[in-house]
Amino acid sequence: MAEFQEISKLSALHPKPAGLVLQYGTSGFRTNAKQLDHIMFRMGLLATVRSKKTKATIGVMVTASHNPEEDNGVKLVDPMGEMVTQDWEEHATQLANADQEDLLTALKNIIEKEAINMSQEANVFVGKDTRSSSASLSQAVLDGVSALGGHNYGLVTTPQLHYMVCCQNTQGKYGEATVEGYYTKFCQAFIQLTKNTSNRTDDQKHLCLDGANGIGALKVREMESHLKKELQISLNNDGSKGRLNHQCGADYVKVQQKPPTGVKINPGERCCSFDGDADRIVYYYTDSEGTFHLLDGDKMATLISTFLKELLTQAGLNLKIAVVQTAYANGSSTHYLENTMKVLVRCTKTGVKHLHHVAQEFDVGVYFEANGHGTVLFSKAAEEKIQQLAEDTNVNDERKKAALLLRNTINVINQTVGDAISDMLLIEAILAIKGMTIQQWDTIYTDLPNRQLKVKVDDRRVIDTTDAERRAVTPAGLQEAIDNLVKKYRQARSFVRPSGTEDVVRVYAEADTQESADALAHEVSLAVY
Ligand code: 16G
Ligand code: ZN
Repeated sequence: MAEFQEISKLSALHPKPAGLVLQYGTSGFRTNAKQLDHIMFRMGLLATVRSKKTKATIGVMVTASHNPEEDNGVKLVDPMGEMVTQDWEEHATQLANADQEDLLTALKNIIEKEAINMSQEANVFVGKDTRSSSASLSQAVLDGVSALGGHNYGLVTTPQLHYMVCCQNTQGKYGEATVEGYYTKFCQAFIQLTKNTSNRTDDQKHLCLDGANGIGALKVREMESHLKKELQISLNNDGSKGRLNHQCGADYVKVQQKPPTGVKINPGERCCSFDGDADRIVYYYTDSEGTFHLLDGDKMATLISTFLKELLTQAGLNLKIAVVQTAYANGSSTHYLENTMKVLVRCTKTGVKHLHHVAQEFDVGVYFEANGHGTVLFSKAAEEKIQQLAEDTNVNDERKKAALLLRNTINVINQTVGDAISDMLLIEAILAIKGMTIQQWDTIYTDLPNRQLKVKVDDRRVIDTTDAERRAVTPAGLQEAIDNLVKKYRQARSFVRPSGTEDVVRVYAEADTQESADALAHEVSLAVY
């Protein structure tokens, strides 16, 4: 077929370095940008056949998120804006690792296995972050998609690309498939939500944002006028000077437990940080003594689920709400949600796709990783019930008001994937509606002191885990050793898991004091050797 000749010709321009083996990991391929040209081209090919298979638009995002500037990566976005399915992750790995001369065979194998009709039209949306390597790498993706109808969106945040793929495949029902459509949808909902929160002072409308010198900063600038001064953002690390993710951004702030370097924060000021592709966000402030306080994904999940649960009760809607977390969720958050809020809590493996799938099982599924990646999913039935109630003329004022707030809340949320911009608007709206300061939000519960460590080992795959990564099944004896160490401390918990993105084993420990958490993490890391 003519298209295969074309592929042969083009693939010669994107040769695979001999011997290089890469794996489609937790969030796609990710490594030093110099090793990725052939991967990009091949992911362009794969996205095209995935599009033919699903008869829908597929997304390809070129980003390495919170990794250093010199890295890059790529991931595929499925028709409803979600991560690509597991079996296609395997196809991706196969195609990526085929030797140059076997590429066509590998591609044909996938086409055959998936029974793809090659005469079906394809449509692929390509987006990229602000890394210097992203321009040529996204061009390599487009070469793979080649003349098959790809749409290059250029610079977008990862969640914007997910959103646009979803809009395109739902004939605009989710919104207009443009960046402008994105701003219109989410900002309008934000304005609606904050409309009746009278007496908000300028201080309350003001937010200090660290854009990680990445795409999120650029996009917040673009969005600002849509917010009509209802949210006034002072933007730091906007990419004009500093390096991407360097001593700034959500990952740095969360892991280092300190503010981004060089950003001046006034005591009590509400601040947040995005990561490099704007799918994660964390909040923080410093108190009058200069102590740093982090409000991570767990705090966001708690605020959001409390808000939603109250509204559902006021609306008289009997919908099942749950919070989905990972093993990294602070024990205090889980305890508060289960015992005080009486919300169902589920734990899954690390990685957004796992949380997303579990959240889909509920009417309202709030999911957040502690690192700040998360969103809320509403089932179709839940959305319909809320919509009906909002339109019902025979309900009392309280129920009606709650239903309208719920409807606008749905509209301010990007349900395709965790989204720093949309999460920021949601949190800002909730704080405004509740008339709550960041300090009040912080005191809902107190985090247990915790510590994370990385351990370098010869082969991290010798560690296999179960129970949502909370227990190690291999190597023999490791879990028993951890259990014995944990017993020495109060309110303690610890686990180890192989990283899905780095060649290390991660250790997590929490306990009643920072000293105990540090000591436990250290002792467990010694047990890993
Ligand atoms: C990826 C995941 C993130 C997860 C992290 C864990 C997505 C979009 N991103 O960045 O959710 O927390 O990996 O990394 O799924 P680790 O396996 O190295 O600890
Ligand atoms: Zn990210």
